[in-house]
This record gives sequence, C-alpha cells and structure tokens, in this order.
Amino acid sequence: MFSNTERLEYSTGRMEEERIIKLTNKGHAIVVGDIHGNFENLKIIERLFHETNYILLFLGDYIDRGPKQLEVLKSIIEMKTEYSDQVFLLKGNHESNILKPCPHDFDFLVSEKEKSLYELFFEKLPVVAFNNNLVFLHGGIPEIRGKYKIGMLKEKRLEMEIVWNDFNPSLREMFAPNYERDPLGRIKYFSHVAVQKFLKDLGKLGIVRGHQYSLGVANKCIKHVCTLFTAGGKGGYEWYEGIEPCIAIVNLSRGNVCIERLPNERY
Ligand SMILES: [Mn+2]
Repeated sequence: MFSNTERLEYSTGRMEEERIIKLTNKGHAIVVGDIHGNFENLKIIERLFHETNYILLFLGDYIDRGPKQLEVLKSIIEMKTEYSDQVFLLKGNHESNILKPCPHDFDFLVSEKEKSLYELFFEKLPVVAFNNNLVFLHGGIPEIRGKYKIGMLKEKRLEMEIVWNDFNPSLREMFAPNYERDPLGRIKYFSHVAVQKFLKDLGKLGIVRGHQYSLGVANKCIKHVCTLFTAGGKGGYEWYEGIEPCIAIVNLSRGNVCIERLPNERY
C-alpha cells in the first residue's frame, strides 16, 4: 500500500507528458471541464470511463472551492497512474503557479511537504492537447504577433493566457484586457475573430475548453468554441449549484463535439 505522499511522488516521477500532447485521431474521448472538488461528479465520470473504451481528457481546475478537493486530486492521480495511456490531465489556472487564483483554499488543506509535492506534480501537467481536428486547453487562445504554430503553445510565456483567458463571443476586436480577472490587464478576452485566425493558422476545426461560466458560454458550442463546466450541481461549491454539470463526448476522427449533461439519478 502506498501512502499519499509516496503515491504522489511515484505518479509525479512517472509523468512523462510533454507540455503539449498529441491525442489519437481514432475513437472517442470523454472530455471533462472544471471539477473544483466535486467528488460526486468525478465518480460518475469514472464510471462512464469504465463503461466505455473512450479516452478520458480533463481540462484542468481540479482543486479549490469544492468540499472534497483532496479526494478529487487523489482520485485523478490514481486514474492517471493506472491508465496512463487513456487518461490525460491538462493544467488549469488553479494548477498554474504563474498567477494565484482567488480564492485558493487548497493551500490550507495540505501540509508544507504535501504542498511542494503537489506543486511539482502540477508543474508537470501539459497545457494543451490536440489532434488533427481539435485543440483542447483550459482557458483560451493567447495573444501573439504573427502566425500561430502548434509547437509555440508549449512556451512558458504563453501559459498564463492559455490557462486564464475567457471567450467573449460578442467582442469585435481580436483581444481585449479582462480587468475583472486581472487589474493589470494581462488576462484577456478572446473573440471569435481570434478563434477564426487561430483555427485557420493551425488547420483545426474547433477548440474545446473549460474555465468559464460567464457570458452565456458554459456548456455550449459557440462559433467553433465548446466550453465545458463540470463542477455544477450538488456535491460541489455552492456558487456552482445552479449550473448543469456537463461533459463532452468527442468523435476524435471527425472532430464532432457533443455536450451532454452528466447522468445522475439524483437530478
Ligand atoms: Mn479555470
């Protein structure tokens, strides 16, 4: 039997993912948005994973706010360790060390030793996944000069915007600073114009992301951007209770994204 810290050290040591991961173009994927400590929802997702032969991709934000964030984290680390070729974990803004989210209650739940071990694990999480059709990330498109190339998305300087940026479908310019999230304006809104350029440059059909329940984008596909939020419903943070918890079933060869409500007999 592993102790928690031993398991964490073992899993961190085994994490060999690059900062960008290439997913298969065959079969299906279950894609999961923010979990934020909603352990009940995670259990349903785990069951779905075992009932199918689909790969399982998490878009980040496992911790903070929810009542059972440590259980969530232990569970996804166990899944990643046991099914390393079928389970993929991306980094959310809550797992990024560049800009601290608020509230960030995770730090109060762990000892100093555990905290540093988790930080090592978080640091190893990839920021982007892609295949021939789709790009998967937590927040959004980073603002750059020139043409997007898939390889540049692994650059550390772009991580903050990739994990933090929000989609604003009615914005006319490509990007605008989001002062609500960051008074210094380093976090941006990206528009559908930015999406068009990003997808054209990369030769992809769409983006699948999490992170956001504002501006009416959560659990919808709007202008080639599908936004998933999985922390809603009961068993999680009370602010999220009114949001329907959803996942996506993605046909990887066609790039079709189908957003579905998480099946739960309690609802
Ligand atoms: Mn987020």
